[in-house]
Amino acid sequence: TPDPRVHSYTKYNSWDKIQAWISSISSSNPDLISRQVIGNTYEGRPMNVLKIGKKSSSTKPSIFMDCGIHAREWISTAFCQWFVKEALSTYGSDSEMTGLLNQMDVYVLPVFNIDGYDFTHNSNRMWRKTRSRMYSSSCIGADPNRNWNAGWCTTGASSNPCSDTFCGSSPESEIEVKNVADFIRRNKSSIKAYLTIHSYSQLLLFPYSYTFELAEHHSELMTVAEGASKALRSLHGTQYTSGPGAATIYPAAGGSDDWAYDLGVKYSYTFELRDTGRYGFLLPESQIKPTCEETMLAVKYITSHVQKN
Ligand code: ING
Ligand code: ZN
Repeated sequence: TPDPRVHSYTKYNSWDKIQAWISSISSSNPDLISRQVIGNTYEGRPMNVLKIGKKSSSTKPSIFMDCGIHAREWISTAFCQWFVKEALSTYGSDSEMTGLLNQMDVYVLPVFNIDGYDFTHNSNRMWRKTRSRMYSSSCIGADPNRNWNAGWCTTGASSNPCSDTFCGSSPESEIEVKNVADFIRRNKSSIKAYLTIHSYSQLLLFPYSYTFELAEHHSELMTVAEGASKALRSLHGTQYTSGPGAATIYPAAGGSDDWAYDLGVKYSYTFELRDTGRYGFLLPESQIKPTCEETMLAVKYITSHVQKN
């Protein structure tokens, strides 16, 4: 089980601490966790995906979840660590978690945009983008949630490299996006759900964001989102709104959930965690525990549905 003496789940950890945690948690739980490096970031940091699930000789259906696409959304990276800890500590006692990990694997990418995350700890707390450089501009980085090949750069994104929503020079120009897209394409036949964790606004979004057209599976996606929001609310009363991205938050092309959905991953969701703006990205550490606890209920609601379908 994870060792709370050496890793704090109720603090915003630096990349160095998270990296040490990834190593120790995977080597101390070989029956339930394996890890793989899916590539390096622009600045050369290894992107580790943790595969959580009971070992099996055949390929199990799976769920992919990433945190920290946007550097400043620290509660997101805290949630992926919390999820891994909870999975390990409740496997064997909680029937829902045990059933999930017996039947499926959950791939967790704890920090998607590691270079940006490190930059928010060391230089600029409000940085959002990657840290890639281009010859053509002195501005740094692209928005890794505008860089996917889904209506790329057609709406709610900027072609100006100095913008916080810069879509990049081409789809998957950001190596972090390419690494994750390659991983999902490679494992496409097993991946049944894609979950991506952002903050803030307390929303549970699903495709589409690049168009106002409704997704083919709109009504099922909406029903599952409302069930998940209700489960989340049952713990601390936190209110979430569910709906397609374009109509619920704003039209924005090049997002990861739309890309995964169009690839064929039906259950594709974007979470926008606490709060609704009082603290925004600067959510106090005292809210990590309640936020992660309530979010677990929503994630487990979705995974149960996926498992049954
Ligand atoms: N919000 C998301 C963003 O990237 C989003 C909203 C979701 C856009 C899905 C596109 C697709 O702007 C935050 N807070 O990052
Ligand atoms: Zn975000």
